[in-house]
Amino acid sequence: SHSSYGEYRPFYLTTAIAYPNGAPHIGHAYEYISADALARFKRLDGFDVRFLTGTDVHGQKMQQTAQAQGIATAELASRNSDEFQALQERLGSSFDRFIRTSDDDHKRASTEIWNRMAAAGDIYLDKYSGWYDVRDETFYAEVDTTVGDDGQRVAGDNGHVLTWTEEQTYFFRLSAYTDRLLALYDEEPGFLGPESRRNEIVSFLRGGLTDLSISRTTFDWGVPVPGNAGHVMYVWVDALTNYLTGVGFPDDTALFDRYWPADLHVIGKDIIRFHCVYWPAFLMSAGIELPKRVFAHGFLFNNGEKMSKSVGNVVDPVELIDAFGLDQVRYFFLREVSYGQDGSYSAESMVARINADLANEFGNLVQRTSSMIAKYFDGAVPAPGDYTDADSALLRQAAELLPTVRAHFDAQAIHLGLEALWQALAEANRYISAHEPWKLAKTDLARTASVLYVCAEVVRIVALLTQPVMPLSSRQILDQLSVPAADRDFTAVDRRLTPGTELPRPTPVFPRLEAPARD
Ligand code: ME8
Repeated sequence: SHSSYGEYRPFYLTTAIAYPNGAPHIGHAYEYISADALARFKRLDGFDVRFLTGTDVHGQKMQQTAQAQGIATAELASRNSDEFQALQERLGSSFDRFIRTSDDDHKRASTEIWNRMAAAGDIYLDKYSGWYDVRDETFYAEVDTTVGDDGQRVAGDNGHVLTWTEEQTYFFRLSAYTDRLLALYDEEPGFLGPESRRNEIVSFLRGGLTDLSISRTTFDWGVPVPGNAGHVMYVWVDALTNYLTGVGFPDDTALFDRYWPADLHVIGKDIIRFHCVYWPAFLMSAGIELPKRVFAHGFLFNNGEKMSKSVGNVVDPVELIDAFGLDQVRYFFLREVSYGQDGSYSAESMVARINADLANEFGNLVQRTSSMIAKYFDGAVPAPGDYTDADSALLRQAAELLPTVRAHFDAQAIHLGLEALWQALAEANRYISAHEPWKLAKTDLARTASVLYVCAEVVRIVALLTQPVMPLSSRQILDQLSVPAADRDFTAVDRRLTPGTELPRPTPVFPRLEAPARD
């Protein structure tokens, strides 16, 4: 029960919704793991969390992929969305809803936001001619393109081949929002993180905005434009609207009023412009409050090389979990990669960190503490005597972890939160080596009791705070200390282990990995 919180404050966070035109890869898994850790942290910290994720099934690319595979687009979307949902479940993701943009309520939400933007006078019909990147579902102005060696027109920033497109389309009056968007970044410096990303967007805005083509007539796989069924909405209009659908817009006003505006949109760095220029402009036009923050994580590279299906180095996240263990994979990516920056990984770096941080630093502390309690105190939590300065210093460091780690998680500095926890574990390991309780037990059992009690307290507090990142292993460790279920949220940090509590027989939590399991 969370009754001790009194009223829970709402917290709404979302991931990007992936294109299900292929199998999910490790980049998707990374986004889910990180967002899930943030969601779990907030729940344990007393918030009423709503966590939304899902798939973005519309767009020309989906239709082309289905055609190439000779299956119906709806079938491709549903089959691959199932795979993304299964991955989330395999990752232990604690999402509250898995949305697919083919869901009926999402069509209503998209129609509603379109109608509101139209009512505001921001949508008009005109002729579009320009370059379209089907892979990223993005329009390019000619100045932002180049001609490749083979004579094909390609995007200047990523080299994707572009298609010349000429059709009647609806435009959104994006140009009218330049000043209001600049004002947003001026007044709400926390709207986009990390900070370096904000500077990129602000200089983009200073260049001025052109109106955005927001409907297509050359294919029909999308949400129909209200009042003109010959058009489907540009995929990003309906995709971004998923964040509103996920909280009941427009039908369920109670749900919507509870959770909107979103507290945090977690996305990758390649889709910042959509979330930080188009999305706030759409919302301003429709008269809907803006989300409080967008945070862009970096990209993962396999051995320093960018992953792509064509390079053939896409690693199946399920294979990684099978090889290394779920909590190990979650911990590795969240600790190894500075959240917000790019990161790379290899089997070698995974084995090294899992052994050093989990098997050695955390696992050994847990193992030494509980096996000595079993050996010298019949497996019951020993009663501490008076604390020495060293005892008090370590207990104080452990007690300060919650505010420190909370500040890091609230700033999406997950890696720094974990670093603070591992500093406390390192300190506890130095303390145990310095006190040598295995020798002390022969001469001074009362003092041994205090030393092991202090170690058990550090283990307890760290395990409470690793729950968002490693739910299963943290639970095993808390079980090993017989921590009652009601004492596992963050209000329990200040409570203490009860001397005399019977502990189960110790079992190792973090096995040592012998060699790279794969390359
Ligand atoms: O962009 N490393 O879908 P998507 C880390 N449907 N993150 C990565 C990554 C990598 N190597 N590759 C992709 C879309 N991502 C749209 C989103 S939201 C309203 C619509 C991240 O399947 C990427 O940055 O291409 C994005 O946040 C997410 O995976 C889905 O990418």
